[in-house]
Amino acid sequence: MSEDQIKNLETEFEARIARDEKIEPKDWMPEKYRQTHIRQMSQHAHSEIVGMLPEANWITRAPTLRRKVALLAKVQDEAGHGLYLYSATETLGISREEMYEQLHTGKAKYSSIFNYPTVSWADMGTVGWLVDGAAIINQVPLCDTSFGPYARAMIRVCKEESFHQRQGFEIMMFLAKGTPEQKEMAQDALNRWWWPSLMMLGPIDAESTHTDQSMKWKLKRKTNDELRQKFIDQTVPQADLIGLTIPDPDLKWNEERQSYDFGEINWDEFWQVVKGHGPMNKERMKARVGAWEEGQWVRDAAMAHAEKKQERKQKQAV
Ligand code: FAQ
Repeated sequence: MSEDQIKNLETEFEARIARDEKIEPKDWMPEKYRQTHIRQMSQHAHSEIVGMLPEANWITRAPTLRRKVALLAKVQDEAGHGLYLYSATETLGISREEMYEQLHTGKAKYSSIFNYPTVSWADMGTVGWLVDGAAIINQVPLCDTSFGPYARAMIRVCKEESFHQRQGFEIMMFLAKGTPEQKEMAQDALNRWWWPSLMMLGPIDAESTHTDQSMKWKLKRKTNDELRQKFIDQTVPQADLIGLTIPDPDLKWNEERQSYDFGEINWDEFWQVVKGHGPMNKERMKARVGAWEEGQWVRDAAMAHAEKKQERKQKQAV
């Protein structure tokens, strides 16, 4: 293809983005658009799958049958989200095996938030309330992202995340109005999960490598800082409502901005966790790599069965 032809394709592509048209897998797209989508979407898929682990830890210890059923359903939903997202990413020409490889070798990231331990039942409340809450804030704008398969996957994901957020908030509400010990457990969970939840939305805009380009391509519809502010403004009144205290002495309503001012985030901690030095990084990877290796016989059996079926079909045809 000549340089002029490529320029024309690029101009047409930019015009389609400007018109808010969806880009579909078979459409021409710049290689960088394809690569940055593979990066973000596969990392999103990995986050959903790794994100099952902190909650799976509590399925056998849920305090009532109702809580157990809800938690089980939620964890299954996360598996489904991972699968939609892996499938959507495959439409960009990368195989599932390659994506797993990237996760297992540390080449691809997954969300920092899942490298923290879930040490009490109240953590199931905070994961739903804060982690899914932040995920919704981040993902609702993604329903409007420019790549068709990603945008469509996000619509269903967001509906399910909304149930997740409510089940988490309900756990917190219940604990916060329970015995002093229960309330203390809820407050302790909020104290541990608040700051990592703010970090989960990514580095500040000034230090975000991808935001500028991703906003131009309408992959991202809001910047990391915009999402973080929205999350804080939405969540603080919810904490007030159930009588819990956000662990930030600098948190203050700003009348002029009609938003909360908040304290300094420990970005050093964030980057340590992203680089693999968080409290649970090694354990999470061990679990994922172990599941992949232990599942080899299932994949082999499925392949052998498919081959046998194919052979039988061919024999019948002759
Ligand atoms: N953790 O330039 P930016 C969920 C990396 S799903 C680790 O700002 P970008 C559901 C980033 O990759 C949660 N790494 O990056 C659930 C980049 O490194 P790279 C996941 C992070 O992509 C709930 C570098 O830092 N959600 O929770 C993080 O423009 C409960 C520079 O950053 C999604 O993935 C982080 N937190 O913005 C499941 C949503 N933040 O790749 C189970 C889709 C940044 O160059 C239980 N993703 N980095 O090596 C996004 O919206 C974006 O990718 C951001 C980051 C906003 C996460």
